[in-house]
Amino acid sequence: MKALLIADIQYDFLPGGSLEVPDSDKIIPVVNKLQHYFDLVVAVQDWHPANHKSFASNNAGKKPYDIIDLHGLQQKLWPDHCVQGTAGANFSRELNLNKAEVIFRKGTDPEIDSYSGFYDNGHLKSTGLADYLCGKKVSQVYLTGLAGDICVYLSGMDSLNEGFETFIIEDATKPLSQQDFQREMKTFIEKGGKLIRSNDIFS
Ligand code: VGL
Ligand code: ZN
Repeated sequence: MKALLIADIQYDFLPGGSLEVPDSDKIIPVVNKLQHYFDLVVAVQDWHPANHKSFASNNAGKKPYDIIDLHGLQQKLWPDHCVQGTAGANFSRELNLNKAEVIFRKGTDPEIDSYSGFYDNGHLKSTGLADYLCGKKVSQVYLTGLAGDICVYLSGMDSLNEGFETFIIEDATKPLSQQDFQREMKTFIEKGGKLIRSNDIFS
């Protein structure tokens, strides 16, 4: 069984959002088309309480993109984004989610950030995604969405660790930093991950 994961296609990560990923809207038609080729579609949603410690605004004297120590982990600080119940946390209305069976939410604990759809950044708690996929007899995981160098990359690494054959669909993701993404994709491939294009699925 193959699963398509759609990460964080939410207004705050789209053009005009508080943490916009350049050109991120370009992937939406690709992600919509890809879903026809999968039996299982799962969405991931960044879903922070307003007092989340990854927000610069919740750390006195700090600015976005400063690095702090948060309970022993390095934490990059962000502009407020994907706050529970706000418009910026909503999925794009252009994104078709009719096929998504479930939505896994992450980043809900104010004391720890969560980039991967599988675990928080300290690998302390699971979102339940790996168990869910196992229960559905998934053996291959295909990753799409935002941001390519953060959520998609780290979900890919966790997916490999969990033993899934793991694919990142290059033209169905966009990174915040192209440079970071290129370096990370080398690491992902070295670990056994596969970088493909949507045409590999369509053809
Ligand atoms: C993400 C930055 C902040 C992501 C989440 O999921 O890619 N990036 N929060
Ligand atoms: Zn976040």
